[in-house]
Amino acid sequence: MYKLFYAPGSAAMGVRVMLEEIGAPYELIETTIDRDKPRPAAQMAINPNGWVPVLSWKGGAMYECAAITVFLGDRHPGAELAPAVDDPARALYLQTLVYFSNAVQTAFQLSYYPDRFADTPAEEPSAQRRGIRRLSETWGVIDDQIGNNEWVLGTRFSAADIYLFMLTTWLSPDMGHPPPDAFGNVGRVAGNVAQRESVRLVYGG
Ligand SMILES: N[C@@H](CCC(=O)N[C@@H](CS)C(=O)NCC(=O)O)C(=O)O
Repeated sequence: MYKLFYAPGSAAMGVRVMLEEIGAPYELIETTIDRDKPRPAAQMAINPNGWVPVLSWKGGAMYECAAITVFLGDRHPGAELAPAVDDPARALYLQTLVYFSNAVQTAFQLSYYPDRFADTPAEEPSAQRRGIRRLSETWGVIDDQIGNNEWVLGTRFSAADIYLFMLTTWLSPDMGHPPPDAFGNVGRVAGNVAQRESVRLVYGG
């Protein structure tokens, strides 16, 4: 039984989709991403940053969404969410997950949390504007990488597609972000992912 510290709208949703795809029993532990609200002590003991997702299971616990994605995909090979270590697609799979985590997510953070990147409040709008531009740059790289493919890895669905879908749900044109359909290939993959039963269950619709 997995325990997933969970807040709607957060990166914990992608991990939950993976658990649904795997068919593993799991329990959601309610937490928050509201910076003014306290996190459960058990969450903070595992991840002192106060971020989700945080996953625990009998005998272990971890945080960082990309790391959890790799961990679950490898731990449940029957779900076929991850290329095996000796599969040629493994390189692109790992590259894309790490790029999502360190480039695309960082661009989102600049936009959503500019105070973490600016020395003074007066500099925050600049950080935020740069984040919005960085979103276009990083999504553009992913869009080119996907090309005409059906999925991130080409012809096979993987956890990288779930991660991509989750990230697209954070694009907010109201905040000046590019809309997901500004990147036709990304939009197509996200649309394919949205059809899956696991995604409908977690995201509704
Ligand atoms: N690098 C971390 C980032 C996680 C992250 O930023 N989580 C957000 C929700 S999507 C969060 O917990 N935000 C609350 C906060 O920053 O205080 C990961 O990929 O797991």
